[in-house]
Amino acid sequence: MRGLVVLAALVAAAAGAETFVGHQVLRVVPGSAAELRSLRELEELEHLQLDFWLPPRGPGAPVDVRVPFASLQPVKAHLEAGGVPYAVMIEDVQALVDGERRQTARRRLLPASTDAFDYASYHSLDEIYAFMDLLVAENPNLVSKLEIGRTTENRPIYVLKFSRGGANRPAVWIDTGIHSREWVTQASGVWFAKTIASEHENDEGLASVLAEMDIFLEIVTNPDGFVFTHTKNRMWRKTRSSRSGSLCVGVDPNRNWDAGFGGSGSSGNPCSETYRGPYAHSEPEVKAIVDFVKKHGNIKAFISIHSYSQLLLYPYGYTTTPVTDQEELHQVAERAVAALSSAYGTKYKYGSIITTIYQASGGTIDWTYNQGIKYSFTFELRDTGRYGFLLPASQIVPTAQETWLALRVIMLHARNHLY
Ligand code: 0X9
Ligand code: ZN
Repeated sequence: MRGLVVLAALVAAAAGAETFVGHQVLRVVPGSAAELRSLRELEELEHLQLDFWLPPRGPGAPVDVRVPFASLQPVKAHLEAGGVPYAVMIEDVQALVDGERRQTARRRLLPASTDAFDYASYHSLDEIYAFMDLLVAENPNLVSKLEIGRTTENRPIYVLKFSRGGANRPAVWIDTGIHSREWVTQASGVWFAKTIASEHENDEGLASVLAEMDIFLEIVTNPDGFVFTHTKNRMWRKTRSSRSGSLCVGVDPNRNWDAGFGGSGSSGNPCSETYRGPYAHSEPEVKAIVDFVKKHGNIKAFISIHSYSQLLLYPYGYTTTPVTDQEELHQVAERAVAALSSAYGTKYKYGSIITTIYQASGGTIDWTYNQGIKYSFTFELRDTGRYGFLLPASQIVPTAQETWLALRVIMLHARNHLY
């Protein structure tokens, strides 16, 4: 076993992929303003190469941070000196990455039908794109595929359209994977697509949605980043654009939207994981959605899916000013979360972005809400930190199933409030 793990790490390294041997994910819960300051000091020390999976927010809120092997000793010493307690959530990040890779990289034959697709595994971009083509071929009267743009590295950006006909019907938008390392989201997107195609006649609620609305589903919203997570760095979050004057690559596509763009809760430093980019909608992956939404003009619900933390959120993230529809959105969220929990008892918190997690400016759903899309929501799927972005593949299907129940509530509510 140990030999296998070492071998897998060697194979990955030989292929030029970043390894995480000996990296740990620590959970730190600052108990006071002083402890919080001590953590924020760590955030400033770039040479430690810390990767904050959950950044510092306030006293009492957990912080999850991936610490490279070489930084473990100084980080732990810093925390101990400041009297800040911590726990090791993940002992060895590479061990989890290796386990996942053994599963993902198993050479699969291209399934002959979407019934034979392995929904309980993680898949590459090519496999997901092949899945989309199969689904379209099997359901020509319901599903079509649109190319809404090209990425920085010139990959096509696809959206699946589910429609029973009609011209420019009111629509629901769902996107997964805008942050590439949040693998359970793209995997859930695949499962949603299959479920819409196979249940659209059996499920009365879904049928009533599709009787009046179209559904657009973008499964791989950051294709360049997604490929990078498979080939070079499993922990890649951003896009893959570059700029002159910096060696650092990528923009945070959830800070790049024209809603409070440039405000607090985003960074002007190209090396930051929350780098907002040189200007709003600089990223082709973001611009493609902006153009699509504007051109369509009749999108009623917009749901952007991330992981992790188990949250269902509505705008705003850039300002504490509550949205006009706060009361209604809060009630919808409450019902959606109740439906979600009914499957496996998974507990979700809900509220506005800024009051529930942290200030984040330039985020997707703040822009869509300001465009007049009232039912703008964003999810943070499983888990609450045991595995974080490295959620075992065995949890894909249950995660997708429970999330689907919440999506149904939101879609049905939008369908019942069209006019
Ligand atoms: O920081 C973010 O962009 C989101 N968290 S994540 O770990 N997925 O990166 C939170 C910001 C607002 N929330 C969502 N849009 N989900
Ligand atoms: Zn995210």
